Amino acid sequence: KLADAVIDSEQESFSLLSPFAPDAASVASSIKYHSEFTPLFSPEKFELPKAFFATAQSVRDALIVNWNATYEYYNRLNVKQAYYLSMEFLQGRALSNAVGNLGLTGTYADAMKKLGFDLESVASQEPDPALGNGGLGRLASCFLDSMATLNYPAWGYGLRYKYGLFKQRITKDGQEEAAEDWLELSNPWEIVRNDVSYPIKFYGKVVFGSDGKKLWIGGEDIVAVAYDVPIPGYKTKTTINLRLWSTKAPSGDFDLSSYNSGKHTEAAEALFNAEKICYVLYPGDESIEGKALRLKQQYTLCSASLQDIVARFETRAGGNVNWEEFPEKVAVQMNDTHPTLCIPELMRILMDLKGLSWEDAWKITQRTVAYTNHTVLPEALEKWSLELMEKLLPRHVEIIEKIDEELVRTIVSEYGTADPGLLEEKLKAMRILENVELPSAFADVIVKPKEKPDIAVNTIGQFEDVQPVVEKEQEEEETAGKEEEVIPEPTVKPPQMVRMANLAVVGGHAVNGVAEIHSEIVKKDVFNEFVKLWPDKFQNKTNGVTPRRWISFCNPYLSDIITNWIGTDDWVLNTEKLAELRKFADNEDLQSEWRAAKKKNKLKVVSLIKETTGYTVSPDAMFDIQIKRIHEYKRQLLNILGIVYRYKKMKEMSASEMEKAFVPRVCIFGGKAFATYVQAKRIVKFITDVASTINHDPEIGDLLKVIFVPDYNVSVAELLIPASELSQHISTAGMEASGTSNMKFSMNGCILIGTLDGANVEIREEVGEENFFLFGAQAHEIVNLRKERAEGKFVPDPTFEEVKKFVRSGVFGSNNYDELIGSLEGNEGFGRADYFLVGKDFPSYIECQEKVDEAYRDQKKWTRMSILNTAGSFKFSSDRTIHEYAKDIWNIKQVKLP
Ligand code: NBG
Repeated sequence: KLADAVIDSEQESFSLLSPFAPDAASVASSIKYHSEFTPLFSPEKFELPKAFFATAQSVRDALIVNWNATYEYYNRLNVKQAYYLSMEFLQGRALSNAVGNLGLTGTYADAMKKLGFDLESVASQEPDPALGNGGLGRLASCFLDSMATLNYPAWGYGLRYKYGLFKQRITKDGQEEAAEDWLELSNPWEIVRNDVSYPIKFYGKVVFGSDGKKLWIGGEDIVAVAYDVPIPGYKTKTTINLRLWSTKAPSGDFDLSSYNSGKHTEAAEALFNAEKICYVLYPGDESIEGKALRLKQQYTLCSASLQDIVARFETRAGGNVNWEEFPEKVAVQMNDTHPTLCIPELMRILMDLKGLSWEDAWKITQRTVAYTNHTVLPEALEKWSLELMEKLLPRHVEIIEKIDEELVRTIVSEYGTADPGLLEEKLKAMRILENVELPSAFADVIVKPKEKPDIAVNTIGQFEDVQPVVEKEQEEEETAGKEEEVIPEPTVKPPQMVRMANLAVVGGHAVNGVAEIHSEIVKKDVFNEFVKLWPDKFQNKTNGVTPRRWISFCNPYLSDIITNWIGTDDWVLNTEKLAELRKFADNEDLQSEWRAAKKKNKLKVVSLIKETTGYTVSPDAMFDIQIKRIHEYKRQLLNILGIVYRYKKMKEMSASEMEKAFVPRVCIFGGKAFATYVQAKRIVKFITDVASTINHDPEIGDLLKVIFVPDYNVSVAELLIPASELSQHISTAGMEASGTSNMKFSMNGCILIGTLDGANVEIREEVGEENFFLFGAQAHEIVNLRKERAEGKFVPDPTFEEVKKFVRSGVFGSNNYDELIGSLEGNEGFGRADYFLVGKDFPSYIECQEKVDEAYRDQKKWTRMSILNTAGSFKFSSDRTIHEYAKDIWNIKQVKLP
């Protein structure tokens, strides 16, 4: 019954369960204690890195008490718990966040002073763990913060990658990648649970056991070990868990006799094979080995997490296990398709290990699992080769085949066999298995596998078919000197694939998109046929971001102002209160404080830019920022071509004309290109080339600077976002599922320029049309525009022609950017004929940028727009999003520790 009691967090007074009294002197002595007795460095010196680790260890002490108490309480009440499974968690640094959530920032700052340091420098020693790519991983981390803050019984499950997303270096050749060894000096936050480990199997075969049940035997065995990371809530004792799995070989797999006979590498082969699974996030998957490794990663996450969840369910049930109650105690959320193997894995556990029937296992699985879709790009909807999966996970393929067969049965009974064409169409859209004969029971109801394969794609955050030039060169090499040979026509057999998104939709009880427009596209396009079958499954859950990390902690200047004007700091928990700022939007005192805070944040970025790029920029210029993964659909190319256009116009003017015509700007880019995504890397190179020409042009001076901040990550975002005045969210409409940095920018009083895409649509609604710079084609127009483009009916705007010509003239170096500019024209061999409609949107973008300049000239008006952005951004707190998931999908209740 206690589990049902929702305790209002506001009514509870906050008291920290902590092994030490939280005053500066005891904090300082705790830090000293750790530097001596849990040492990671030699005793003589007490320098910054050592100070960081000792400080983190002292914070961890406080967290451990709350963390254990939370776990114990949930156990005792046997509450329903949600589990968020994600291949990515982009946590960012933990120290400032943890002391902030504990309400101890001031205390820790004083303690640091006593020890001769300042908290900010100590905190900046922490490596930024990048166990994620971008928005999807950062969203998972924001969600954890909200779950803990709102006292929801929920955990995260992920993988403990030894190397995070690569370190990016910018050289004269563009982006270079280096391994990101974030664990080099150890991770002070994690605790290895040596008693929590599970066997994971790959390969082998399926046999019938003596009891007539299916048994998966043989193959390769490894072990997944739990590493736990505490996730403290804000102003609450609730501290939830992020459990990350690391892989190792079963003990005894080190071959001592081989080692002693000198075969050192062979002796350790099994160890390496097991450990390499968790080496890197998104290992390159061009090779078959790379593909197998990724599939192993996904299966490890699903299998270890589900074994753990099932074991916890059994323990909590005492001797009294009733499997039907499983979905009343467990909700599993699959963050995108990467954890879809949860479905067959839970089926396998329930049937093969717990003895349930197919029907019972299926009901339980469906009621437990739900799926969030994060992209509509067909290239990124995962498919796995059936052949590979059959080898690696033979039992799971049997289960998937049966799920597919049941689905075929449903489709046939829904649409009948009278119209074979219609039925074929439905089966093609919905089946989980692609290019696979119908199950024998349906052999005579038509349909042959289709003859032509789709583009073989199976990647995250990149297109595999975007490397036309490289492919062309390779082809040329391969065919060189072979002109005489007669090469027989290959018989193309369409590849048999497992469509993970379809499996996720069929196996889950809820499917959601991440912004209103995206959820509509999911329903109308991506999963339209499924919507007709099961309309109630489909939902929207507009993303959100945590206001703790993304305003309160990263922007203390602005936070203090907000608190003073609203009269309380409650807005950090109840962001609706931000709306109260609206009534002061024209107040001159607030406006001048507001501008002063922005200026202080800009000054920090001036130093960051100097340090990382060597360029000096003026803090009085407008800071115009685009930070996100480099991707053609996000259209960094549109931004940089807009800058090129501006530069060209400046070059045609006298100094005084220029100053009159343009507002001084610092245009800042940041973001990583996937290592094998050639076109994205060309974009990085082009931006840095343009930067080096413009930044060294003495005629331009402070009127225009272009900066590419290297190695963009969460910590860099925490500096840039508070300093931003304009930010760019300019994807081709319909392609960005949501975007989440748009929310962070708006909260920090930045004005957005953007298309009607993803969460931009809702942000604009909330902050008001007049406080958002809108341009470009709309989502519903895109299909036709592309068609027109392909038919050669598109007449490019003269400004666009002008800017391309300018680039080709060599102003930015001898490289004339054939591949890049060619891709905007659809020249043979250069890609997809401006698939992202840069040329189409260019004139309206330029026009909109002129309006931006005009608005910025009137600083009162601009500041008002800025205040109204912060005031109108309250909907985009991840607290709101998590309440919605809890209520509409997970059916879990808030449980506050007594
Ligand atoms: C990304 C989308 C973003 C969205 C985040 C979080 C993937 C596959 N998708 O638009 O591109 O904000 O997910 O939902 O990373």
